[in-house]
Amino acid sequence: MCLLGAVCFETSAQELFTHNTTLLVDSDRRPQVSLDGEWHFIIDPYGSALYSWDGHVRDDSYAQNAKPRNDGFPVEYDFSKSPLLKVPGDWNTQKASLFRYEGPLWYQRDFQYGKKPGMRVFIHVGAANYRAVVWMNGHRVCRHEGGFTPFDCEVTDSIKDGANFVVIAVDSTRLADGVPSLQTDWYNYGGLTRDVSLIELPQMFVDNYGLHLDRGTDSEISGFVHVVGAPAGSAVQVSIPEVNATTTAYTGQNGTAVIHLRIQGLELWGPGHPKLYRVRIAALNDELTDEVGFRTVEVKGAQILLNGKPVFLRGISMHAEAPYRTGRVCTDKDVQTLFGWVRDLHANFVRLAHYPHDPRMTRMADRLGVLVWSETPDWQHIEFSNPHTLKQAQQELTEMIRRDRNRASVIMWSVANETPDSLARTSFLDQLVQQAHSEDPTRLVTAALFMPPLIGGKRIVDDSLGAALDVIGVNEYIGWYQGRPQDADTAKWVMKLQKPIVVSEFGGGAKAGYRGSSSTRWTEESQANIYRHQLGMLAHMPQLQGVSPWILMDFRSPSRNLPGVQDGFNRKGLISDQGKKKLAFYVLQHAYASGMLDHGKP
Ligand code: GCB
Repeated sequence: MCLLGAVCFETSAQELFTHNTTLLVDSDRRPQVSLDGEWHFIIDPYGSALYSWDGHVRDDSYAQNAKPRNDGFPVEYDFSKSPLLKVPGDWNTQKASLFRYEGPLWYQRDFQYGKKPGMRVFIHVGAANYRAVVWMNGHRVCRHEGGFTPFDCEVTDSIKDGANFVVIAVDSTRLADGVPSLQTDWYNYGGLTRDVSLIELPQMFVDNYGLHLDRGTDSEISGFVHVVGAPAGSAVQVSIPEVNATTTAYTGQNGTAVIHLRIQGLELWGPGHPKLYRVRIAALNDELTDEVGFRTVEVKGAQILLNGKPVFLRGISMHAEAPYRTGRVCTDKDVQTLFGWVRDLHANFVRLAHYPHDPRMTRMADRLGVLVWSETPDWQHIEFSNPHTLKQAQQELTEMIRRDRNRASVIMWSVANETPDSLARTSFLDQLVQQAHSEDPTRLVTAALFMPPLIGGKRIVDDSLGAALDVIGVNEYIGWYQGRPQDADTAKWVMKLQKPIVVSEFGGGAKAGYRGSSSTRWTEESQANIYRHQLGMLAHMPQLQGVSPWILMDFRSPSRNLPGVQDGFNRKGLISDQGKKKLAFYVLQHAYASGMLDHGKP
């Protein structure tokens, strides 16, 4: 794709932008050298430093970090005199001049490094929205597309003992064939929005592993460990010291060792008992540790079973919008604040919409015993007939699963949100569902579907994607986008498939502090009224196994421009962006605390 010759990309329809990346599982638990902090930046609004006229990424400009001199060709930039941005962090909320900036921006920093003989070194980027190209000391080491998933690039040959510099160009241009596509109802925060670090590994190392409790048991743990470069027959040891359990398995031809452990008396992970075990994995000269919870999740008829027992998901949807300061969530404090509110609500479930969130979120959910729906950015109208878009979506799905496959809190992968039912859409998403099932057979696969139309007085949930899903997510806005709040009282729902239903969105907007009648739009009372009618309906909805209303906190969205009310924010939050709880928060809190939806399930 090429916009006005300025922003062109070297990918053909067949080729993905992502190159030379790997993805290290458990990277946040490995010893690392942090590159967080202040980086110099230069904006490149016409993309002329990043892309050549034919659309290829250039290596000859800012990537070289040249210094102005008095001889030769003039150097017309100087990182050392350029302003600073904090990493992690989106650029939009750090500098007023960058607030609306979408396009390429160059980051640079110097650092000292002590090279260790025999070790391989990777640069880990937690997320760069939306495309990134990484150079170490002027050598291009990798490129990545996808704004919400991590990547690692090997820099062993380009990093030096002593002084180094790293340059990362991040391009936040929205792309028609991207995932997500051109339009979203959230702010396109650009930049190095998550942690950046260097990770040192031996020549052969564990890049991926998965351990889970087998369904139908409370003692059988299965999984795999993959060791890059390991000759067949290499020993892999997995141990859980707290219960004196150790097993040794051996890699096959492809570097994968199959793991099985039996542990009597294992304490199962779940809400109310978020037990995590320290797990140690050792293979050849590599060793890593993680904290892992063991639980099963499955579907039986229209029920969701957690550790074999029905569970009701008292949830809330969330964007990765930072409380109080806006921008992307990227600190422990952001995560603590958000989860503090989740606990206040008496929720046991969060829908992390509409893209994978910072890994701190799923770590925190693991520690607190909060169940998680994790989603890819296949939002509404992406290019379902475009094979390139499918490949990109598949890549982002793989990266999401791989990063969080050992987080007990994550019980569901969502492959999409509100996609129009068509042959092309269903074929596209069916492939993602199949992929999710094959890459992770231990979890449920879902998608948030559009509200069904009213036919003969009934809402018939019959989306053609439903057949492939384990759990059917339904977004509905009775009382906000559709009809009046009280229409919920008489709504009749018909579920075509005998599968669990989660109402993955409902709600309405309110400006915190705007008080008045419940029939006046945008008052806190009107939002609370929508919630009351909704909850009455949901208490009787057939097959309902959970809800995640829209949404915990107000968030920035460029298309929400009602002066004095929205001012650039989607106001459907139960809490304002400044942390003020609205009346509807308490309505939902009461419903969750009283168990009105659960019908006796935990
Ligand atoms: C939806 C979308 C969500 C929007 C929300 C809204 O159905 O899934 O991304 O933000 O509605 O507020 O309109």
